[in-house]
Amino acid sequence: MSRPVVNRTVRSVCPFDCPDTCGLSVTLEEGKITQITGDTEHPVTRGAICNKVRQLSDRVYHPERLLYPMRRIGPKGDLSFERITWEEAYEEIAARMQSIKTEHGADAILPYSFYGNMGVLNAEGMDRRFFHRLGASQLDRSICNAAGAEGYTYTMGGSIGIDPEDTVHTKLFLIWGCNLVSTNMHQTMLATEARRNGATVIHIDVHRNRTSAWADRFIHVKPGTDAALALGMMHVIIRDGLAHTAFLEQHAIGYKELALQAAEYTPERVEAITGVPAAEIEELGRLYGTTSPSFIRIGNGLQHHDNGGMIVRTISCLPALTGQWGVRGGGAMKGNSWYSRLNGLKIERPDLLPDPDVRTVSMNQLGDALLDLAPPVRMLFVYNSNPAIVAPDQNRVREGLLRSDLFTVTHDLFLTDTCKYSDIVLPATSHFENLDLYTSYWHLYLQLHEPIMDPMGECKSNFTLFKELALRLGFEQELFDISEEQMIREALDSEHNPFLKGITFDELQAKTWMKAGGGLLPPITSIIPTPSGKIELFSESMLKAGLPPVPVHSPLREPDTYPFWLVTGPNHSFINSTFANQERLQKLEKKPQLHMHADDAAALGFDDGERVKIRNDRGAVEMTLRIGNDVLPGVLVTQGLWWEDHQIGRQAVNALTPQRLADMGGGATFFSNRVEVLRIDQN
Ligand SMILES: Nc1nc2c(c(=O)[nH]1)N[C@H]1C(S)=C(S)[C@@H](COP(=O)(O)OP(=O)(O)OC[C@H]3O[C@@H](n4cnc5c(=O)[nH]c(N)nc54)[C@H](O)[C@@H]3O)O[C@H]1N2
Ligand SMILES: Nc1nc2c(c(=O)[nH]1)N[C@H]1C(S)=C(S)[C@@H](COP(=O)(O)OP(=O)(O)OC[C@H]3O[C@@H](n4cnc5c(=O)[nH]c(N)nc54)[C@H](O)[C@@H]3O)O[C@H]1N2
Ligand code: SF4
Ligand SMILES: [Mo]
Repeated sequence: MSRPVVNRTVRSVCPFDCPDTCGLSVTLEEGKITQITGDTEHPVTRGAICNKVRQLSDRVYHPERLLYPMRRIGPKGDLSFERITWEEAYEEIAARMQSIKTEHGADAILPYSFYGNMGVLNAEGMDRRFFHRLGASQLDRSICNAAGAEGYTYTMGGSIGIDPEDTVHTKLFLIWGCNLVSTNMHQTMLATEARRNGATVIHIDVHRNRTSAWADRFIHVKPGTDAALALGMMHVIIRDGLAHTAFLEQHAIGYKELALQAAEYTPERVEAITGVPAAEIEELGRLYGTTSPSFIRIGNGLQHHDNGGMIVRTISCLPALTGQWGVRGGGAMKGNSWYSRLNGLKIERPDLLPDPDVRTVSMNQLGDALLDLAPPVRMLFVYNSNPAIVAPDQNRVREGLLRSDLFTVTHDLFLTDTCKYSDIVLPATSHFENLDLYTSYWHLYLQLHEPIMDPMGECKSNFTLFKELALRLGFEQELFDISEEQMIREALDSEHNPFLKGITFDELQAKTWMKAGGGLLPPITSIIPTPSGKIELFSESMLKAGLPPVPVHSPLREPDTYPFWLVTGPNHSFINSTFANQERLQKLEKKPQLHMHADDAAALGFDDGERVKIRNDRGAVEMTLRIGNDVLPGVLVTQGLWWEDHQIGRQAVNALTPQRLADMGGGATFFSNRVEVLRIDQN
């Protein structure tokens, strides 16, 4: 397909795994992207985008972008590949799939994907349909927000919070375990507007970071103790008669049980658990109990813990206690995907699975799956993800990827660390080259993206790859020989989700974005999708699942063999491991750094800027030390999922993190991680 060569400015959407899902404005000169800015007319983007995506053309035209399929010709882990044609690639993959299916069963094939591209067709569309039809092992995609989503759902019934555009009316903003300035910049813009109208912004975190610097106040907690902090606030609110009993009677169940539990969490006891002084807990409880509207932005960071589900479950009980759900700008938000949910059953077609009880593998336990699972995984098919860097317990993952009897295919835009272990590497289009539909897990707009450029080299989208592979394997034409537009029409089903009423492919084509619910959401209290239809402070479902039905603090489960907690979150300039191969962004992040409290550094005799070794039983990583008061004593923080570079001694932080699953949703526990810190020459 060729387009006329003209200079033009067109609309696009940001495809990355970021809550903001911005509307973009892209200028092309003679078909080449020359500028990317925020769409000034998009109601949430309002012309502003992050520095990463302003530089997105560096990624699209990166000299190392994969442009044709390749086959491995050297040992796994090396970088020796030869160019092959798509025909050869398809032939080899299809033949392997067929022989594995015949000899071992289709469940010896495991897809591994996440949200490198958030477009519904390319992340959870044709790919899912393909693997269902094939009968491959199912992947539990629980690496990101699974524990917190389940915890929040026990209280509120689904990923349902307030419309972020309403947060401009808030008077008290709690940013809880969320690095808002780096990870949700448009919520920062909305909070700034609220602040101009007198709102106070409080950041609760284990790390004094960019968001703490921007907030009015910072509350420093120990990792994994936030449920205790929330219960301490509830203690103060209930003790001082600040609970909104009329709201609770009408819209919640289990207040009595919660009050009994909160009575146990005196500020003194909570201080001992959280490290937050009792006086500060008193003050925070009273401020929250007396300010309305108040809003809590619950982040993803605090649920990457052993007790992450219960932490989110507990915090999400707070707004009901003071009746905030009944006030414009009041309430909470962990994720909002419930409003714009598409008809996944129609597009993914789980009904095609030959064996509905086929095994499910946790993406958080890829290392164990590749090394220990019986019968073994014989083919791994990776797309939209970079497990050699992002998955926990990386040394186990790599040992698995090195297995000589494992055939690995990776589809990506770049030769990632995962590609290095792959037998076949396939080139992926960037989202600019694809037709797709985007929803946000934070704001409420659905956006259609039409391609703004032709595919580069021989790149193919995930949609095209799985469609062509399906046809090659002889799968039903009526299910697989379909267009992107057809699948988008199937996804937009207002019978499945009434908030999609009036949102059609044609309307989206005309308007680019449309708001779920037409911008007229009913009060949350009238639509709470819990079993009781009320906010569940006591949860029968949790009891049935073997979980404590009322909020409670429980300690992290990592044994205390090593002295420090290590929290390894994302950084400002990358998105997970995406962008980590772009020079200008790398320069901004400098190098992986380890933040340590000055008292700990003094006790160990370390100097600022020194290179140290961080280790535990899972692995070891070297980093540069940053000494100060950004972290509490006994806690360490490092940011960024960097690619490995052996030449300069850069190692990936997931060598240290556990495969253990969280209390809910099979979530990941990246941050419940203990380590020791040694001099480079120490063993
Ligand atoms: N710039 C940038 N933006 C991103 C991403 C990125 O990599 N870079 N990733 C995207 C993705 S996939 C996601 S899931 C989101 C994640 O974005 P966020 O929701 O902000 O989550 P994190 O940055 O993982 O962690 C948030 C904060 O939690 C803190 N934290 C860790 N443990 C605890 C704890 O026990 N208690 C408390 N109170 N705080 C704790 C961390 O120090 C961190 O500041 O961001 C998305 N946006
Ligand atoms: N230690 C630690 N580990 C973490 C986290 C943490 O905070 N700390 N965060 C976790 C979280 S919250 C998440 S969400 C995961 C994220 O893990 P991943 O989803 O694996 O995220 P990325 O590292 O961005 O990798 C996405 C890959 O998809 C590729 N890609 C982009 N678009 C396309 C496309 O259209 N087609 C194909 N085939 N490929 C494409 C990109 O080039 C990139 O290599 O990481 C988790 N890992
Ligand atoms: S990464 Fe997030 S903030 Fe940046 S342009 Fe994309 S959606 Fe917007
Ligand atoms: Mo994530």
